[in-house]
Amino acid sequence: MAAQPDLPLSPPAPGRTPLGPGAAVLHGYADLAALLPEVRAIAAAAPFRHLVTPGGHTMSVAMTNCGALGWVSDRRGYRYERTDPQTGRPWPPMPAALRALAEAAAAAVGFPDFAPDACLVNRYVPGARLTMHQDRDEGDLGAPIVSVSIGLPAVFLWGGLRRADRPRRLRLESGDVVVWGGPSRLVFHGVDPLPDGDHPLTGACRFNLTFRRAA
Ligand code: MD3
Ligand code: FE
Repeated sequence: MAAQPDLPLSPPAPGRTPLGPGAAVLHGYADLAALLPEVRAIAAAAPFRHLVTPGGHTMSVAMTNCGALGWVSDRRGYRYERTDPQTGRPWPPMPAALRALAEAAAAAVGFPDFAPDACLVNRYVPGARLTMHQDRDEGDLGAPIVSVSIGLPAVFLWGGLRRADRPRRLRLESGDVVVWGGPSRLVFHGVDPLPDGDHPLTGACRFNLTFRRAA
């Protein structure tokens, strides 16, 4: 088969850890050297910012988006918007290479029709965390979410369909791509406070990209 230079997959074929029906980690699937400049370009057009929750808390994770739709939160609630409320402009387009990576990962786990229209980009510095939540603001809950981790490792909390279900802990490493679909799509999940560290590509920082079908 011919090489596909536009698809930022790192050889050799990655290992995978099945997580449950419709969910798996593809270890070392993403070519980080190719992804990081894309993240920097997105952030140059739509700066990272700390969103406020409807309850009035400022999130410790900084966020931005690319794609036709972007996830936002403020005192009025959570929702997807076509324009960045901070700049008044449309979100920067989803780079083709990022979209191709997300679609290939989804197909590898059994979702060949995934067509993401939103990518939420999270930035963690040491101490930043994400409390347990469900992602259910998307219009198509039948589509999976594909996540790509870059930089410092984090402990991902992977719960059940009820908030009170005790979560499993899963270390997400730089280059890991995780697909969450089917019955795993609505599980409660979170991220422990990021430990200190110094990553060769990102310094004291972790980025996570989540590709979604929001419309
Ligand atoms: C499981 N982000 O942005 S990615 C989020 O590492 C979010 O930044 C985390 O949770 C992060 O909403 C986790 C992995 C992830 C993303 C979405 C999921 C796991 C998921 C949706 C359903 C089930
Ligand atoms: Fe989430």
